[in-house]
Amino acid sequence: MDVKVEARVKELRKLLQQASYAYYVLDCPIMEDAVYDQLYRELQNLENQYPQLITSDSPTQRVGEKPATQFFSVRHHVPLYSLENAFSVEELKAWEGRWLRQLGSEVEREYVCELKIDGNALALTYEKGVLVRGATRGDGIMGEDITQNVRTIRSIPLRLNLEGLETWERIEVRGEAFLPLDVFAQINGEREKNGETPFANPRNAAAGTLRQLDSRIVDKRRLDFFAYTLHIPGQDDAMIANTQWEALELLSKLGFKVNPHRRLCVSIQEVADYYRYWDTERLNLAYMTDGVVVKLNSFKLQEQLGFTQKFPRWAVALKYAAEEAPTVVENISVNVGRTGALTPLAEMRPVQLAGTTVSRATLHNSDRIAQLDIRIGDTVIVRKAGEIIPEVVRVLKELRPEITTPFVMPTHCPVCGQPVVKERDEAVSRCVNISCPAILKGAIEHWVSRDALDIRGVGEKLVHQLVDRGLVHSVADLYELTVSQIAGLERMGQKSAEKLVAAIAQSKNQPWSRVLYGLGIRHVGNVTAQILTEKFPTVADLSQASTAKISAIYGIGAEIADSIYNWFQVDSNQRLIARLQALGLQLANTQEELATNTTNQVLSGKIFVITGTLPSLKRDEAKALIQKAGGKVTDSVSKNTDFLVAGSEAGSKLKKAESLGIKIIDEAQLLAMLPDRN
Ligand code: 1X8
Repeated sequence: MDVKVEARVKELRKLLQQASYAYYVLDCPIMEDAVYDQLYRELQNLENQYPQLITSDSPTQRVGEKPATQFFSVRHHVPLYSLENAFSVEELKAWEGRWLRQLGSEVEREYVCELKIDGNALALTYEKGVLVRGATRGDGIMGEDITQNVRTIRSIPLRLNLEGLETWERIEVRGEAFLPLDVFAQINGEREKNGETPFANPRNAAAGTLRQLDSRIVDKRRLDFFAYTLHIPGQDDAMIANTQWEALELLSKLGFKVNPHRRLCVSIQEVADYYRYWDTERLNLAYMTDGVVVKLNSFKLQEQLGFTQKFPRWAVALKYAAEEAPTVVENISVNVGRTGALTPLAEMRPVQLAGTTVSRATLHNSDRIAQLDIRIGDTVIVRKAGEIIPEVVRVLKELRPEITTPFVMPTHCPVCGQPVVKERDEAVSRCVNISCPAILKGAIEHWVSRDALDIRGVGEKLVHQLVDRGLVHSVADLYELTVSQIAGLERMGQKSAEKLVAAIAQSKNQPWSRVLYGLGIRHVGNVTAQILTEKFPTVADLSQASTAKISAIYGIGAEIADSIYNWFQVDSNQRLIARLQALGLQLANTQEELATNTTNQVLSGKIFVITGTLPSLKRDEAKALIQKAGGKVTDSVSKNTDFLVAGSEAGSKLKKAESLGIKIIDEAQLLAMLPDRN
């Protein structure tokens, strides 16, 4: 082939890439549309003629021709945390007080304030500067691989400008994908015209778009993206930059769109001013924001503060007040959930709130009802904040009709009629009848839900029919349903019944972590279930574990451990496990899962020093365990040490580690960091 062709292809790509960057990232076009189109077609023609010249980062390769059939779950290289919320300057000051107490009041106070974009977080992976993966946040540990869709976002570079940073083999970039308000309005206009339900808000519209299987549709929706952090997996952020401010400038240099409305503040007063300024100014932006994100600027201080179980201690999301609106309570009903908890609900005259129609709000429990003194006929203020279920904030007593009666929580379950139980120090009333249909229905709905066994086609109505007709008495019964049993139900034909039986059978392949989550053990959410199944690869391991062993795991507290332990002590639960096992559900990790667990080399690159006498391990044993997990053990404490494992009678090494601010752990904490020993 002609070397000239190759050179021309390269040149075209460079020109197009520069023009696209100027247009989509800098918002400052440098090329006429007609010229761009002409160069684009020339490149397309050459690539058609010489397909061997096509590269994945070519501007012609943004939109895939073949729709995906499904999205795959992927584990994030670096977990995505959520942020602690604050709703007022007072709460912001309390946050400052907390971190100052931890670090000492003499440290520098330098904050980076950024707008909080109301969109969908994305994790982008670049290898050797080329975009190789784009994933949704998911639960922060696992997300969905939506690379094909991410590639269509023009402000996301397919290749980074790595000039001088070529040694960075893999980079993780985080940011927010969002739909500009004008595009949102246009999409909803079209949906209404076509008789489709409009999206409730731009965030939902963006989420729905990102999950489209056909990237050609995503391409038409014109999503946009602001980058806000980058990481190198396995390395400290200090490798990248010294401060968040520098990191943002670096992201910009790499080719990302970084929100221009950031500010460096040196006092909490300045942060408060920024927050107040943007409360009104944000209404003039072309995209939705729901608050400001405040981060400690210094990465060194960030590292010293570290993380709680859920959040970084060095950042806070300072949110704007949620929307509130008045409406009238038409009825108060009581819902029985899968845990048997009775939840009172206010049924209200429908009202528009934060872009959605609200007609029900939770009243939480009897304490809350007593506190509000809410009655049927009352005018109330309801509030909706983001994802949170709407709630009643207060009752406008001055508008109360003359004759009303206070609401009393029922003493008997509204579903099965059995007496309810209210523990003395709990606010919740519970139905404790294990065969209460409401509890069973809730348990089945949870079992089939998306993060659990993900059985599509089993909705609320079907679950009700299955339980009410006595076809299902436990989740295990689902697996013995026959086509003819299902085909006899309302709105079910032979075809859909066959599909459903197949979908139920298919769910037997779902991994052990989903099964564990599906069991609905109190306090075991999907993230906890994932952590647990990494440490307890089989159901037998978990069911035989003591509460001490369970709570020794990082991130699992005593309450969770008790709940799990108690669950496995119940005979009927043990019988359920045995039945699920006999039916062929996954109650253990497969070899493949064991191999991909992050737990294998969890300590890779970390440097340990061991001192003092450990309660159960000999020094050499501890050393071997650390090394097996990829860590290094050295003899003396230095600023490079990551962890000091301290036993009893630890002496000078402990003092030195303390003075250097090195993390000090005990044997139990060390064991909790390690993969299970099998
Ligand atoms: C979420 C968001 C962050 C930022 C902006 N918008 C968001 N929705 C930012 O840092 N500029 S950070 C963040 C998170 O860490 N969960």
